[in-house]
Amino acid sequence: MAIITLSRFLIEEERNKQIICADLRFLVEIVSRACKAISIAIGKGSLAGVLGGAGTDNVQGEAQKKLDVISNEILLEANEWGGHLAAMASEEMEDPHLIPHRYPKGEYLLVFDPLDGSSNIDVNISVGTIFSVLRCPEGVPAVDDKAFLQPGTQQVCAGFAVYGPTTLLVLTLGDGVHCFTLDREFGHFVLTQENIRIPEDTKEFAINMSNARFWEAPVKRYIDELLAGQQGPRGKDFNMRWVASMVADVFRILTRGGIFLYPLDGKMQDKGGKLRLMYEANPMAMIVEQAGGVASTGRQRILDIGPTSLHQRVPVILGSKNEVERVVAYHGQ
Ligand code: P6P
Repeated sequence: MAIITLSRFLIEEERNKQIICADLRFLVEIVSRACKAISIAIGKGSLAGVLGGAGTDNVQGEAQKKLDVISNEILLEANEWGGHLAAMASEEMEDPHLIPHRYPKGEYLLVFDPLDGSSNIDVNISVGTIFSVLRCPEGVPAVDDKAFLQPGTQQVCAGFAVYGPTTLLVLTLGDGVHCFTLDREFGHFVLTQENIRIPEDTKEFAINMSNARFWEAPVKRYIDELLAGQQGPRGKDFNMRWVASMVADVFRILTRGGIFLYPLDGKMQDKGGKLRLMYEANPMAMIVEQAGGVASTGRQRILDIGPTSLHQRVPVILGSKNEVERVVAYHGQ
């Protein structure tokens, strides 16, 4: 079978389907190269002294790992000179990173979580990078965070890398979900799964059970029914997985189905949730929907949310269509 590299895939998407233009193709190539560089940095671990804390906190008030900062820098440096972006925003930076005056500006906005699941990095569990691409609104004199505040339906591209036993890049351009595996010998991403579809039913759920006492009633009911297994109202046994790296849990769901829940819980009611809308929930929601799944807060389609702030948090329930729709139905009762 012919080897389809990411570059060839993007060229053919541009040539045959006109769903991307040269600048967006270039943007995806650049981000993929940055993900390769992050994968290499992570792979060195203790040998390069890149594990452990950076001694600083991010805008979320979370202690930053050295690799959070390194990954963020890699993405900024890779993308700022290309002329394809108007600005970038990141979980690790309070305000958007504007393109330096010495470089041309482009029509796209790139927003990312440079190292998702970084609390796992020091214990050698898979982590990843999540990214989302929006168009910069026309006629914006000076790009600020308001330019980013667009609903997830406005995304032109979304993707994530998983730095695990293999390094994977999952990508959607709005025409299906495709997975590329990094060939470390040649240094390029190779198409390994095309048009991924999430099974509509599942027997596997992902949630941090330690928050159970804080959950709202619909989520408590749903999880209790899963735990009741064959003798309960669902009439079948369920399995649980929780990696605490969204990229790993979502890739598993893309591969064999499942439901991922980080619901609103009492201890973070005032924050609106744990996961961030712009660079976790929205890109993952676009990918899940493009693969035939459903992504909701429990009360609203995630992609329809009108953002009010760059680092806004939302509840996230996504994955196999029939399971997510059941949880949404419980919220409506
Ligand atoms: P908890 C990682 O910090 C993250 O943002 C997601 O990748 C992951 O799903 C979640 O938070 C894990 O949260 O509370 O289980 O550590």
